[in-house]
Amino acid sequence: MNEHYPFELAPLPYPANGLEPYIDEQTVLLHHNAHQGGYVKKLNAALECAPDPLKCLSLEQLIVNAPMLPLPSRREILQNAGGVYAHELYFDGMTDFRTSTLPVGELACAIDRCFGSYQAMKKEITKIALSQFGSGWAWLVCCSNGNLQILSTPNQEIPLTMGLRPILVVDVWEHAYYLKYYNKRTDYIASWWNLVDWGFANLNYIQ
Ligand code: MN3
Repeated sequence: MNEHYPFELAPLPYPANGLEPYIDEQTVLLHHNAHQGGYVKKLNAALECAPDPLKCLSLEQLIVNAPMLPLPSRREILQNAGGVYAHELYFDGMTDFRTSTLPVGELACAIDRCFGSYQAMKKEITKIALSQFGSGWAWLVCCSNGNLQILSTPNQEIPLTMGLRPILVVDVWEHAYYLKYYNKRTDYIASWWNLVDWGFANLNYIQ
């Protein structure tokens, strides 16, 4: 996969039906191909007419540097690079090979230290995910001192621009759940917890 322009749609790390029964195959296919794929296309289109140095930047570098770009390049690049980045983390953060439904490794220790317990963290992310008004994301992020924090962002805003390192994310745009759960975001979030790849999240934290 290209680290810079032209970006490619990252393949799913599992078959499209691998998240059943929690997230249905049709939702995964649409979400990955049409939504994530759409951001990849629009990001490449925005970069095609952007200054050459931008074409060498990675997704993360684009997100961190885009706030300094002139409009409308800035909006186009930031929104679409954000869309690609968040969806890659979201899909990679779930697994069809469910060995542990609890955090593991150093991340497990950090969760206990920062939130008191896994249950307390789970409750907080669920609350933040449910209270995000309209489209957006609920994140578990790491601050520069190694402490964890929970926050939500609207649309395709990425905590990297606030100096925070994303560890795990749940998509709360309606397209992530509407086909199966209709308007019941609560049920979708409850299901998502069964899919979290804690090994992947721990690797993110250690890095
Ligand atoms: Mn989405």
